[in-house]
Amino acid sequence: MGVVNVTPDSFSDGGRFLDPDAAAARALALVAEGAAIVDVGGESTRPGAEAVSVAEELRRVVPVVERIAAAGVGARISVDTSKLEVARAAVDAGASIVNDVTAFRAAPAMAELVAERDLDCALMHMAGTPRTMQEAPRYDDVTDEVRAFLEERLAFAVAHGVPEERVILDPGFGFGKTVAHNLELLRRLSEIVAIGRPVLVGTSRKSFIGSVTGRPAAERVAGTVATCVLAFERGASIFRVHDVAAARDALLIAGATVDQRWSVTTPGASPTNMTS
Ligand code: HH2
Repeated sequence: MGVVNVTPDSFSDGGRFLDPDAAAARALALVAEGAAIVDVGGESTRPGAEAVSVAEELRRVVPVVERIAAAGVGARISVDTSKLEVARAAVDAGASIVNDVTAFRAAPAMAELVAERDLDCALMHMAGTPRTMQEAPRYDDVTDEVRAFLEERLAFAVAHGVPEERVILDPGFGFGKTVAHNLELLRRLSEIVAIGRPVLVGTSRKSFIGSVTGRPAAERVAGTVATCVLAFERGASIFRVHDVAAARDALLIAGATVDQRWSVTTPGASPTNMTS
């Protein structure tokens, strides 16, 4: 899953893709690098970020989704939003996955939208809100608490008509977690995978990687790739990254060690020859 941030203030690439044509071009470049999904977001969720109005988020997101859909590249379009109106408009424009970092808590009716329109959804754990989440994150056992939260959110979605097969779960790296919490969650990720739904991880360029490597956001590609491979090993199946080409190669190698049938999924690329 490649990240397309149509925002002035995202933590690692804010302001680079505010123009709809630039954002759509970015999305298509990520697909060419190997993304099977592009995740379009119009509101930064970085720690301390200010909320964006519905009108502004619609203005940022919808033209980009329209342009990607019109390009017909075959990748799925995900909309990274917690707002019902934005999700609905993005779906009308061609998105088929709703990525909600509040896991339907900001807009519970999002569950009905996902059910009625036969969408997939990603439900993420976050302690607090982006404005407050990093103030003093505290857990008795972070993995147990994240797992219980995700089980409850999965049950909520199913109770509101979303088929279980449509739900992806995400422990929410960096959302109300200290460096130690993030590392612990990565170490014990198989306990989240054990819930039984596909697990998405969004570690890309996040500050816990910088805390370990001592590098700024733009120089966290290798650290990000390491987290993706470790998460893959523990059973994750969707990797939300800014640097698709690097993650793709690493995950193809990781995948090839467990299943010889793994092959290149990039549209237009020739299949991998697993015998050479
Ligand atoms: N992380 C970010 C945004 N959306 N969605 C899911 N499911 N999981 C994540 O970990 C996740 C997410 C934050 O990263 P980014 O989009 O790069 O930055 P910003 O929120 O500042 O736009």
